[in-house]
Amino acid sequence: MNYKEAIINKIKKYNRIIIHRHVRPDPDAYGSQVGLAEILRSSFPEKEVFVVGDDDLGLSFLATMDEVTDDKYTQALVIVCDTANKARIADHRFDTAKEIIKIDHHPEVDVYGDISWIDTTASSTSEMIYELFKAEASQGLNMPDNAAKLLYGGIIGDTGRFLFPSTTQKTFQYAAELASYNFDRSQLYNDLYKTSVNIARLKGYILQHFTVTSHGVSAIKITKEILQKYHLTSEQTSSIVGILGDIEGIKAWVIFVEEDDLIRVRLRSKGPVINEIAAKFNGGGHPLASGATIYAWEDSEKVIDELEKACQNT
Ligand SMILES: [Mn+2]
Repeated sequence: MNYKEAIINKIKKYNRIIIHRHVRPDPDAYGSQVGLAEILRSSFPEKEVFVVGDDDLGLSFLATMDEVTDDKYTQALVIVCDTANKARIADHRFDTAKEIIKIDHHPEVDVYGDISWIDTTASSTSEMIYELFKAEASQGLNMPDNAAKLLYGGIIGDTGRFLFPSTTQKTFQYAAELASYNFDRSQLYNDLYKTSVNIARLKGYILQHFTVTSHGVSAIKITKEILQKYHLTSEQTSSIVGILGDIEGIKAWVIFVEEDDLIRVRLRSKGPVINEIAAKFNGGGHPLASGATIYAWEDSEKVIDELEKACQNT
């Protein structure tokens, strides 16, 4: 199946398109969702195109979401970007649309969508949206500058500014092409990578207190008390997960963040596969970057044990 052609054909058939992405959005979720929306708005001005989901105040410089009433869904095409499992789709009304398209670069968790285009070799869903644009440009697609900025932001977000192994020659090529559009790259970097004083202080705490086991595992537990001390919410800590990545001797690490009724588990690795571990603890993700959820601190030791085993065998 030529997914890109099939997706554009489907888009052309609908007057109303509602684009979703995952909860707790990151730059790639926003970039792919709103980047696609901007391409479609510019290319097909007669169509209604909406973006929905929870707003993330930290990313509001990228975009804000639309209000969509329930009745709009019945005759709509929904496109879900960057979301492997149904439970993580922001705004569950996606299920009430006439047809659904899934576009994603995560390993498949839930099979959904009348068309499901999954490319786990893509660095980001934003990269896939650019590829869709390139392949189907002759169908009358335009790339407004703001869409290029959003897709570029999504790519640098998911690749850690071209650092992670998911970065390919194609990623650089597409990024170079996107950089030819008219947007302020320096401003985008400033917006994406600004650090609040509270986060900077928490990073200091982590760097002072981390330990490493003989197999190269590091674990950090951020309790509610620590969050309170640094005046942070769990959500605000999502950007710090990479912090231990360049420390000598660490092969894989986990940061636990306590919330009201659960403990968020953020897993990262320099080699050992960790998404299988995440899957054992109500989560999933990429081989080297995953997330999970536990409900008691006792279970944190089980996660650490699994990481130990993975690192021992690598
Ligand atoms: Mn992504």
